[in-house]
Amino acid sequence: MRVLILGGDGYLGWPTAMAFSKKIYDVMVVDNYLRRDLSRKHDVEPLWSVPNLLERVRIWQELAGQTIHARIGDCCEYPFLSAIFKEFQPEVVIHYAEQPSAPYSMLNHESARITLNNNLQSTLNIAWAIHEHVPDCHIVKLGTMGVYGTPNIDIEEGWIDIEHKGRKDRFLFPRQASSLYHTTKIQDTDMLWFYTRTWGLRVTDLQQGPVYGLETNETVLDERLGTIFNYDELFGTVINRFVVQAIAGHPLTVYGKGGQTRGYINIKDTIACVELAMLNPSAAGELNIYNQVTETFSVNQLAERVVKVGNERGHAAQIKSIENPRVEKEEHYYNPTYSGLKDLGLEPHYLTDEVLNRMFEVVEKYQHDIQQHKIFRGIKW
Ligand code: USQ
Repeated sequence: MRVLILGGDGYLGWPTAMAFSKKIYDVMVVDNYLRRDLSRKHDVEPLWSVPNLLERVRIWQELAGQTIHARIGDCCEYPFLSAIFKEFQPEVVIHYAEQPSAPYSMLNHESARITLNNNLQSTLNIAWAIHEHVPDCHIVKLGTMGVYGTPNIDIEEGWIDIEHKGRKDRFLFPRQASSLYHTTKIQDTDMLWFYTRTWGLRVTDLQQGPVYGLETNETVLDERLGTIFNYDELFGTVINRFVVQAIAGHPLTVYGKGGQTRGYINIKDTIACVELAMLNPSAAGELNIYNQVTETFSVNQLAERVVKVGNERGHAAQIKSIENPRVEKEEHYYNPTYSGLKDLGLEPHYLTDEVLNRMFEVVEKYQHDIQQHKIFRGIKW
């Protein structure tokens, strides 16, 4: 299968590319280094540096004997993206090519503009390139659980049946995001749903929770194949951040009351879910939505888990609740459905002490490279 991975240099994109290449899919990665550029610009580079994408592809070729095609460029530029679809004729496109940070999207007008333009323009261009060159190509788009917000009712997998004044219909589940980034994910779902109805596109939207972890079966083959690992407030996700904080002797930054509950997923399961989505394509004119999480935790529960493992490993880890820089509910009902991907065959890797211990082990090797000033700067909503 010819698989086009947009955003193939990112935290999830590169590990996905290697995993799929190993399975003998014909993989092409595309990236414009947006995340690297923003990290540099805002002084929040990852914990370890990784070779550029073309170099990564060469290292992979040497070690695994597999070719991953790579193109450097911007998915927002239609002539560039359109030519790639025309040349490569993908059967599936994995769309990771979005600005992924909620805090970044709330930093200032410039960051809001970049987030909105990048996320919507790239999605629009994908829809058009498929319509023009490969109408049968399946889009697997990475969405986010944050699109649903924290409603006081159970969260369904994307759709809800509504009975109103004696008549029934099926609609996208109500969405109410709590950052501009999350809002762009609602908007791109809506855009793809429109083109799905209008042009008969095949789309799968994966509403993913915060991802944690730093290793996959392929990143461990060689240090130079590691993924980009951010621990800062802009691009780091909460579990990854807490592990780094525990090692750095920085009190764990629990925002507000810490009752914020989310669905979480191990990076290994992200790759498995994307592959399952790819192997079970939506029909023409169909938008399938899966909630891509494997278990739920409150921030307090996560902090306690990390502190326990950190203390056992000799780190003086402790929790310090700080005023919440975000506008979000700190105590709320949260009951999402997430059975679809398990029904397709997902075997989850849960957040066990063993998994946390392994994360500590890896980060401890880079302990002296952790920069305290990157951990918290208080980007306010
Ligand atoms: N949090 C803290 N302390 C921290 C960092 C975060 O208490 O130091 C809290 C946040 O307030 C939030 C929760 O932990 O309630 C998760 O925060 P996060 O920074 O890990 O996740 P978020 O900003 O929501 O975004 C991340 C990814 C994004 C993805 C999203 C999935 O960056 O790309 O879409 O997780 S979800 O949250 O389900 O929408």
